[in-house]
Amino acid sequence: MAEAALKAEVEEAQDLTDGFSLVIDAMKLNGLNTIYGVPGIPITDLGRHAQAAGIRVLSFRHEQNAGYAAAIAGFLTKKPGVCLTVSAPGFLNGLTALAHATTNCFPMILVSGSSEREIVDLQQGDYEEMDQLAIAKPLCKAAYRVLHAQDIGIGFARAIRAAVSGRPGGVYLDLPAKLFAQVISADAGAKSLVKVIDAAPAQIPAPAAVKRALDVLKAAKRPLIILGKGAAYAQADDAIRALVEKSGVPFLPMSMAKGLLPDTHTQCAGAARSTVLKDSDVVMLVGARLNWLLSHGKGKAWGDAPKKFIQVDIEPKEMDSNVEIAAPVVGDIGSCVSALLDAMGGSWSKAPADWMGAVTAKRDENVAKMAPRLMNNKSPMDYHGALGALRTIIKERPDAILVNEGANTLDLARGVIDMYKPRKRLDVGTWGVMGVGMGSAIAAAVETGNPVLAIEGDSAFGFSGMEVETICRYHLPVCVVIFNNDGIYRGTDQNASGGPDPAPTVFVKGSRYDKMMEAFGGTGVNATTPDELKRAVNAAMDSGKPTLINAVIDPAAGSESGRIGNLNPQSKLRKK
Ligand SMILES: Cc1ncc(C[n+]2csc(CCOP(=O)(O)OP(=O)(O)O)c2C)c(N)n1
Ligand SMILES: [Mg+2]
Repeated sequence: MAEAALKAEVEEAQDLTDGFSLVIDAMKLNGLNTIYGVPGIPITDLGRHAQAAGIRVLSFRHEQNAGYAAAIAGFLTKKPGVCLTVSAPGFLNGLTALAHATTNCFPMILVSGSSEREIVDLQQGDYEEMDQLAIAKPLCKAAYRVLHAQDIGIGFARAIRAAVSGRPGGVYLDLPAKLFAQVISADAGAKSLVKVIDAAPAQIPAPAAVKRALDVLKAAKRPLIILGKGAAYAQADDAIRALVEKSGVPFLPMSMAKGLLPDTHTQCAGAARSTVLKDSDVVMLVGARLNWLLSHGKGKAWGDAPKKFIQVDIEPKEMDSNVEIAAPVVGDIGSCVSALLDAMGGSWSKAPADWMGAVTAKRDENVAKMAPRLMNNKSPMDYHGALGALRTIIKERPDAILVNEGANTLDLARGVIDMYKPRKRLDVGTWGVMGVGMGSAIAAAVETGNPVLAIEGDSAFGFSGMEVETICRYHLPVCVVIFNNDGIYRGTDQNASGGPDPAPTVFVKGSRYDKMMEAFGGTGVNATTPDELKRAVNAAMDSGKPTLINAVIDPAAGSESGRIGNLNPQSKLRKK
């Protein structure tokens, strides 16, 4: 009798499905095959079941790092990266990354478990009580909550579409604890799933807008193309290269657009940035916004020469955000660039040769000025000596992915290290946020399988440093190099009060970050010269073994806030 009852139960279960399974089925149906997260109530079993069902589940030590991983996975793949967290505190830890993804236009879905709605809404003090949906809303592109198992399919479809269509961004999906255990018939469950067709439909620019843009470009004497990370995201690499080459216009890559065309390309104006910003008369922005990173398109950096802007962007609201846009071209970057190329036809005359010549001359002059500094062999190292060694490594390994954060460590590496292929440079993005390092490195290794070199300021690394255990646990081919200058910007500040506390920007002197990696079975190296550094990085890249190199940098070598010290408020009353 007991056996018969059990058999009936098993048979019944075969005809049923639950919230856990439907979440997993909805993800798999839509090609979401990786979860970055931290387990706990109510999503522990979701992670287990997802792993059992063939989804790769990467468990982190802190949700913020899992979130940054999901965000950069979105940038690399054009599919939303998925971050999974527990309620209230776990959700909040992931929320910073969701806001970061939205600001940077990376598609990402933050999936968080949440507590009992009835108790949360009456504020009766539930376990991890928080109205997560309301809190997420202003910080992301869209936010949804699913209350019934039969709506899980639609919930995921809405989240995916919102994340990747138009200008991509972060989406919050709230899944209350009760949902996971809800049971419905397997048949109804299967029917409720939604495969999102054409999640990011092409947005074709109007022919008149394309013509207007080309008329402006044709009349230019000193044109410039600025490539932003939107252009890198578009994966329209061949068309973008063709546009640049056909036009003969010098191009300036924004940080994460470096490598879209090689930094060594004859038309690259990266090393002549201030000249091209000042002297250009027509500027074509491709997936780049005129935000603070481009001094809002006005002021000293842009000089006195009158300018006309052409802007290619998927978001119409981006036009005229800071200055007048003479020729807006609204559509997805791939469609816009193809339309521009088509309309240029077969007899487009290249930009004036004297302008390209002037840009090249300035670039060569700046590169030559920098060259000897990159070859210095000082110990302790300065930034240029250490970066000179790493620059050669990326040249020899152009498929490696470079992750970079810090202040001096970021700004100088961006300038010194040439990139050769698209989407190989991942950094702090629009906010200049510290803490993206290990999450980005992990996602880059997981999503691409390529070796990763993370160049980290010692402060920057500290924000996500515990994830070196994650790197070791999953045996990821990540080599972390810490530019250890004993602090934030510099390690030399003094406490002005004369008291025993160190200055706020200073860390423990002579720290050995390499020992952190050894604690988890990875390789740790202490490097005091560029040669040692180069040898250790090459060994790590060859072996693919998790490695952390403590690169000893002169504590006096950096400058306040790297290259953006001008943004520090200065009181007339106090002098530094
Ligand atoms: C989340 C966050 N907190 C604080 C900051 C402010 N900040 C900017 S750069 C930086 C660290 C710079 O030091 P380090 O990473 O050691 O680079 P260095 O200049 O010393 O090479 C900090 C804390 C930030 N950008 N983001
Ligand atoms: Mg530092």
